[in-house]
Amino acid sequence: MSSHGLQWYGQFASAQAIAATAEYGANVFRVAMYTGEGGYLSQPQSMQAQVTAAVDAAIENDMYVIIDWHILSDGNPMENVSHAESFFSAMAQRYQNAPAVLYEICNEPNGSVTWGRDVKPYAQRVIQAIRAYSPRAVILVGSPTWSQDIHLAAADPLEGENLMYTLHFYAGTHGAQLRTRMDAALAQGLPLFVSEWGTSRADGSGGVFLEQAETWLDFLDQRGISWCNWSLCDKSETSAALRPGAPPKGPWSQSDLSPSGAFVFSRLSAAGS
Ligand code: IDC
Repeated sequence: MSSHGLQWYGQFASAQAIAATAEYGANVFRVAMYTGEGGYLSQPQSMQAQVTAAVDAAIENDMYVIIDWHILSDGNPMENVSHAESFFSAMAQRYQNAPAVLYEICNEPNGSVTWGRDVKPYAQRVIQAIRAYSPRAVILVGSPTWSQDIHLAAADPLEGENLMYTLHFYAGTHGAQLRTRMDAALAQGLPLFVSEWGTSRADGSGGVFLEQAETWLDFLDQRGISWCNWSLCDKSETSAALRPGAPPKGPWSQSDLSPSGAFVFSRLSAAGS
């Protein structure tokens, strides 16, 4: 499961909320720390404290946990590369002995950004910062067009071990074409991780597109590809797993779950049993 933006819905990334998510069968929690939109770049200390609290809670619950540098309105990761280096360096130092921690270094590059000029050199710098403390941790790398251009990464991959590439999809917007692209990248040997997907359209609303979501999850299961669903919060939008007013700490009853949450949590329970 993925959190929503910690600066807005941090109450749904508390130790209790994470434990409740684990109870539903989730074995990975993604901590989405926006950089812009009032996130880390405006309040680095409090955001970092929220991140480490959530990471510690996920580890406590025997989950994997993804530390997500959630670029979005700031579409070119190079814009804030030095902030990313110091943030990830601190995280890798703190979690150097914690194999459960994965580092997602750029949520969704977008706008006039290229793989070769922007994302790849950014990744090289941030990977180096992480590797200084954590030589083997799994690092997840995004790609242009909101982490859909994995073909560009497949054609010109990074050097190094334990690197994976993220692919993001929204069931109401993306379908067979993107799955074909995934199969092509897998055939080229590119390791993939779906660190964010939603049952909605790409704007977070519309639908809910559960049939399309089922096709997607079956496709991922057949290929052994991990995923995190966007998002654990009670915002009034299709992609939110909880209905408005659901208790932030859980546990959640069936009536607290949105149609999206009911679908996603039933898939988690099925996978965990
Ligand atoms: C959306 C949230 C929405 C918020 C918006 C802007 O669901 O509440 O107002 O961001 O911050 C992504 C992004 C993710 C988006 C999501 C849905 O990673 O931050 O969340 N989405 O639009 N990529 C594709 C879709």
